[in-house]
Amino acid sequence: MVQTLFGSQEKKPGLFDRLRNAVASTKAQLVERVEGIVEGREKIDDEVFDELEAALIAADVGVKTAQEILQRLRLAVSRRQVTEARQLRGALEQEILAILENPGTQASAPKRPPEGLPEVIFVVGVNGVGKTTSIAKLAAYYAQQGRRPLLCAADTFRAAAIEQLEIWAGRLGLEMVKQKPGADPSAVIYDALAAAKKRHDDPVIVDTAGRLHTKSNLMTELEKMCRIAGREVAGAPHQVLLVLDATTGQNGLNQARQFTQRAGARGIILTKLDGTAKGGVTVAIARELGLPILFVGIGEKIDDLLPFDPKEFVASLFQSA
Ligand SMILES: Nc1nc2c(ncn2[C@@H]2O[C@H](COP(=O)(O)OP(=O)(O)O)[C@@H](O)[C@H]2O)c(=O)[nH]1
Ligand SMILES: [Mg+2]
Repeated sequence: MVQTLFGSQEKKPGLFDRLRNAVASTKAQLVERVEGIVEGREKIDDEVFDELEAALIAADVGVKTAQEILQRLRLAVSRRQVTEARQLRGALEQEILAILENPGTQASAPKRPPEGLPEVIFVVGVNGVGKTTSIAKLAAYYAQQGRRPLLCAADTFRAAAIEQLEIWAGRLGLEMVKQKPGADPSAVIYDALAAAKKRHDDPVIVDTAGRLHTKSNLMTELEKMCRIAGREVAGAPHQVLLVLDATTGQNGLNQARQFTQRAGARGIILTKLDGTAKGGVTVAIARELGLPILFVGIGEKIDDLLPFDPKEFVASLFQSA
């Protein structure tokens, strides 16, 4: 069973294997390197700790989080909970799991829409991280659960962005609300919510421009979009998902802070996990952003989106094949 945005559901067979394939490079970079450090080591000395820290940082766990983890490992050794170097592998696994399972203060349960009204999901993030692709995958995921997603093309900056979403909507047989390129994104949202209320679509998934997080006028616009949505459907947006590209590592974290503060992001979709050896960024996201990872992207195909489950993720890295 996995926890998703909307409670538990049964996993299809094969998902774990797909996750395991996607994290193979991260496993080599992180876990196999850790094994190389601890196996056959006589004593646990500073050198072991230094090498472990370097391995964590190389896998993009982040300096701060790596240091915290090391501190806890040292503590375990000084308390004699860990007495042999090879036990450090298991101890590290436990520390990583604990961080992923308790992402901390920013995390909050998604809000629920009032009975009979659509759930409104905003998808935000900088250009190229995989927002539009993830929206298509999410829509397919919800459609599979028997819901009727409506897509909203509120990235009106580029005509190509609207077309890209439209192609996905066509392939998936889903409705999409759009206006002309250059239109006010809030107006598109207004239209989409009116349509969804009338047609009983749910959820409404809103694509947004890959606005540069440093341009505060664009952040202001995102805030306006939130306000308009909230006026049309109580509590909207009920979920703001921030899309981060796993291959951008620590840079992604800085972007994310802006989106968390200004746009109220409350959950992460981590894309392109399949294309990186630095999947340790998951740990940095949980620890340093305090946001839960809700989904991971493991490819470009429509079903290459998996609900993120910390236990399964850690198992996919640490379990022997
Ligand atoms: N390998 C891989 N590629 C992805 C994933 N998600 C998105 N992409 C690719 O990333 C590129 C940018 O995606 P797009 O959705 O247009 O990004 P946007 O600008 O944020 O909307 C496209 O070529 C996608 O196919 C993923 O999980 N894995
Ligand atoms: Mg896009």
